[in-house]
Amino acid sequence: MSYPTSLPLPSVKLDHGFLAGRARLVRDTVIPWQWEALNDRIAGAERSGCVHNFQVAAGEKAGKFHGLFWQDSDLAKWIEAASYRLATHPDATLEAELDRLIATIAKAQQADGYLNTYFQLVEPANRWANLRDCHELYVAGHFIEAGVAHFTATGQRSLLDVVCKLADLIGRTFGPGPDQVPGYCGHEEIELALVKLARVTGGERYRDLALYFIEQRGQSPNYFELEAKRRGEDGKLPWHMHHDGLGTLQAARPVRDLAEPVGHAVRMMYLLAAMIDLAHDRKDAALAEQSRGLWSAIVQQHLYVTGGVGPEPHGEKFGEPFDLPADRAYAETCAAIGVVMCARRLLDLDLRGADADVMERALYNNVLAGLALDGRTYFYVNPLEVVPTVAKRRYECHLVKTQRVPWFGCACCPPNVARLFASLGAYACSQTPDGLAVHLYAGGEARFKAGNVPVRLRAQTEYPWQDRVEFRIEPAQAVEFTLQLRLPGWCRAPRLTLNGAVQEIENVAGYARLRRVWQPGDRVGLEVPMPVERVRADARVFAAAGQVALQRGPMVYCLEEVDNGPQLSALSLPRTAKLEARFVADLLGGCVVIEGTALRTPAGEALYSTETPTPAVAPLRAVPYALWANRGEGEMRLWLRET
Ligand code: FUB
Ligand code: ZN
Repeated sequence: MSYPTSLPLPSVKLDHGFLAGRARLVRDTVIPWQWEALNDRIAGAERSGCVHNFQVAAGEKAGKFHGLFWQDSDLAKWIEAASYRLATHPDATLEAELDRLIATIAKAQQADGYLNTYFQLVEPANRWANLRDCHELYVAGHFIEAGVAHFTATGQRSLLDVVCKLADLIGRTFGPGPDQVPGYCGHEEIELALVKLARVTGGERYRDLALYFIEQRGQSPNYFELEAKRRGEDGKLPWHMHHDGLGTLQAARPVRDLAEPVGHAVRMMYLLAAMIDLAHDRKDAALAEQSRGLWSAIVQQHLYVTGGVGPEPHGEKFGEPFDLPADRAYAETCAAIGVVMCARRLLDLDLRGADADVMERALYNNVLAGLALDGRTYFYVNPLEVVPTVAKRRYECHLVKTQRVPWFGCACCPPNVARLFASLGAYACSQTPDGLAVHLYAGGEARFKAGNVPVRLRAQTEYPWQDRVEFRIEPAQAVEFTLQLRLPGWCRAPRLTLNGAVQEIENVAGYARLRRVWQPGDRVGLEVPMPVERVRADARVFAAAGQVALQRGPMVYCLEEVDNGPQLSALSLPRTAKLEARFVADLLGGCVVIEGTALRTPAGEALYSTETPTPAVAPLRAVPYALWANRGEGEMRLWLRET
């Protein structure tokens, strides 16, 4: 059996419309802006120290390490993003900048391959001594991903050689051998990175090591307990591990026994991504089935309507099933990126439109909310309801913000958004054994091969504001292949045309299948009508009881104070209220808003009263959740009471 795969990045060009606009923003603004942040050149922003740390470790300047154990990973993610940018849009200046940076990194690397500026500069004697907390393998994983991306984009081995040396050191250090450490990282990431490294180098040992880390995780005796004893700890776990214990790190039991998501959300999603990768590459049916089971549990019981996961601020964790609070939602941007990563990987395991629906939901809502319209500020935490004065007082967590900020002390999310949007083409479609499958609708083109025949597929669309996508198929010569177009689960009545003639849709697992001998100039039209929908949560989601979310196409909507006045909780939506969608060109970069008539309950004189209030009619305007907080600080609310 051969599986579908992503097309190489240069083969997918996004050139117009909404997603292309976001990819351009990341290319032209976000990546250069984040480079400034990593170099500590943004006045008033939290200091990164990333480039500085490497310069110090390389002996290029004097100074002290700045930041967290895993500070290096911010830089690695940025290198990955910048490399994707080079792959799609070659740029000699950026390439030279990367070359200089990689030379510094190579200089900082120790002779045996070790690379981690925190341990090199602060605790050189404690290498690999606290895998539970210190993220050494997590940081290594991000460097490996960066090295693979840089090599794939440029053909240069400069960073790839550095990370192979690092991975080989890790391979010598960890494993079941008598002189090896039977450990694994407290924060998963190295596993999926090693699979990438194996794919690009053909080094099977890297994939074996990824499998070892996964199979060893949570085995008895528990490595983290042994390690803690060795450090002389009294068995007390750090604060963020209270309640779930080692489950916080998905290490309370062997991974093969995991049936429910547990613990820190980003770690859980990165672990699942690696499990899917290994199931894919090793054709491991049992691992594939387990991964699907975990994914189903996440999607059916733990997913926000915005596609986010991990509601718990305490430890950034998954909560109980159906516990999806709105105002206290943590829903870290990185965790939603993890959802996108897992969904995309599942599509290459077996093609199911429902997984692409989840990918789209997370991408268009939670992930995009992480990025300001101007590309220069970011959200880490993504609640579904905000009253700024309350949020500021209630949360002690410094990562909860009511406005996006230019950088964070823990800046995992901003470069994660950058690397995702810089590689969006890889998420848009798959080369399948018999043709092409399109998962995301965006204006642009994909080049692929059907047999030996090169084919260009052009997509013209203003999705998600408009519901039509026009494809033009340009094979170098007539050729037979299957084109599969995702039929979004939110669309009740899709319509398909071939060269202008309406087609009966062959819906296979959520994709419209068109198999034929394609001629140059063939046209396919897909229409996915997007009426305004009221979405209700399962009755077990107590935080959304009696409320509706507004959705149109893939976008989930919210109310903002700037449009609707303060006290958004006083607004309710009559079940019969008519809601209309309208494109407003000069709002939030051009977007579709939803308008209608709501009811506003007046504030009473008493805190509690037996009087029935008389609500007044009030206009309502909802904007896409992804675009909230781009017009100053104010209240925001996604779930609306329905009356
Ligand atoms: O710990 C490394 C990263 O920082 C995690 O993935 C995020 O949740 C944040 O804690
Ligand atoms: Zn993050």
